[in-house]
Amino acid sequence: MNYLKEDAIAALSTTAGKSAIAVIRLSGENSFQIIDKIFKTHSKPEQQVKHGYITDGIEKKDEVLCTFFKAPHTYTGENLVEIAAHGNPVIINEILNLLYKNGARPAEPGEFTYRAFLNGKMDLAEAEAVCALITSKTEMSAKAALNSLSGEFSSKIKNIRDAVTNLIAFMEANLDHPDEDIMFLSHTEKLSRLDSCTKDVQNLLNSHKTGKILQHGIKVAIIGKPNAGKSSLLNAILGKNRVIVTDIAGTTTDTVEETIDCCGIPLTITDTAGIRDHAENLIEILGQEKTRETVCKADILIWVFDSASETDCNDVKIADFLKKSDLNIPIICALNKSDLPPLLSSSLLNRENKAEVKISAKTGVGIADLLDEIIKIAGFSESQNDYLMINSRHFILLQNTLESLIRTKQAIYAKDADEIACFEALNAQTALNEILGINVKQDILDTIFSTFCIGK
Ligand SMILES: Nc1nc2c(ncn2[C@@H]2O[C@H](COP(=O)(O)OP(=O)(O)O)[C@@H](O)[C@H]2O)c(=O)[nH]1
Ligand SMILES: [Mg+2]
Repeated sequence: MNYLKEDAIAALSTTAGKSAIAVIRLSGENSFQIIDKIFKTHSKPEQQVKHGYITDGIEKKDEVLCTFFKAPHTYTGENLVEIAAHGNPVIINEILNLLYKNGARPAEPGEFTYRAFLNGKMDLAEAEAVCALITSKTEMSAKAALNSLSGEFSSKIKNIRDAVTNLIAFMEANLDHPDEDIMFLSHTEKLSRLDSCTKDVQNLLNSHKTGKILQHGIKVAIIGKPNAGKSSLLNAILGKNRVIVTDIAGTTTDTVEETIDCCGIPLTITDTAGIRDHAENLIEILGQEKTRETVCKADILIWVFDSASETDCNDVKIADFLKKSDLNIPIICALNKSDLPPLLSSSLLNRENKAEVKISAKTGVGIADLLDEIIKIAGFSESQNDYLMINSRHFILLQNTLESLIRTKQAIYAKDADEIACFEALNAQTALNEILGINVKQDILDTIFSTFCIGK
């Protein structure tokens, strides 16, 4: 990626399309000189927000408000201008082209945040939280991202890193001056400090699952034979008639996906075409193929049974399909139509890794229990008050840290292994620093920032 720090960069920072206001950001040492060439204003020079017109020197292009942020107290750490223009794509293009003609260049994806990172305005974990915050799907996931953005996660990492660094200092002093006991730290003290660091790292690793669920949500696929009530269940969960429901088998031929906010967790639920022994036409065959694809991508399956009828060959077919696919996905058996007299024999249900909930998609009974079961099975921990966005990169580095800390401890126990202990503690320190973006390889930075949108 071509991140040249010297250039002024410009991009639309709000969503493209028609809107009342759109904000264009311009950042770089010479951004005030560039805006000066195309912005005419009568506002007082000392005003931070100035009213005026964008012009190409011949004609006015738009009436705008420009906010001037002087380095270093800006988002990027550089001189920054935010142009609040009218949100019309034609106008936005004209303004951007004028900026490009007058010395700015188009910003690369995530380049504003990348500059903020380079200029020490935020560390890498905080920069990653910007992306997580913007893409958050629920209030709770936004809160978790904001916690990370405001440095809560980073400060936990820094505390562990500082404790490890301190320990390394003692260990190195011991190695360099084995006979002096001024810097001496007893084995017990070293081990107790290591234990405390290990515990902190373990706690962060434990919050990864919760953070992942908050950010990416839980994918749930509803499967079952035709007429079990799958589409009725989706409608009942959504609280609206999203999918057509009839008593004609094979009504749902395609997958239907909807996302809901379930107690703060984004839940993506997919209704599928029923699986049965003899599909009636090509549409149904293709629909069943799509059902199989959806099942493979799901985190949890809801297998809907018609509890008012006996299990039949179609239920057996699904059981076989699940067995053959060898999917390691938790299954919740939803025994639907609980408002009718029960007839279902439960022979098919007696398997491990399955929960059972009685529901009625018609009356709504048991739907809340079903949602609770989904959240429980997904491993979401409500006991954590301070949710944090711990992404896979952080998770791997935290795991490396944990392993290095365990090896440090083993080396401290072993005789004459002080150098190994020191080496392992240094590895832990390196991994923790990498989370914060210290000494991270350029290609890793490129990968992280390239996932950002332009204008971020
Ligand atoms: N009595 C009763 N009927 C239901 C219930 N859920 C679905 N049905 C009926 O069962 C039939 C098939 O429902 P549908 O949702 O289309 O099943 P799908 O083929 O699995 O998607 C329809 O006539 C629904 O009204 C329920 O909980 N109780
Ligand atoms: Mg259906």
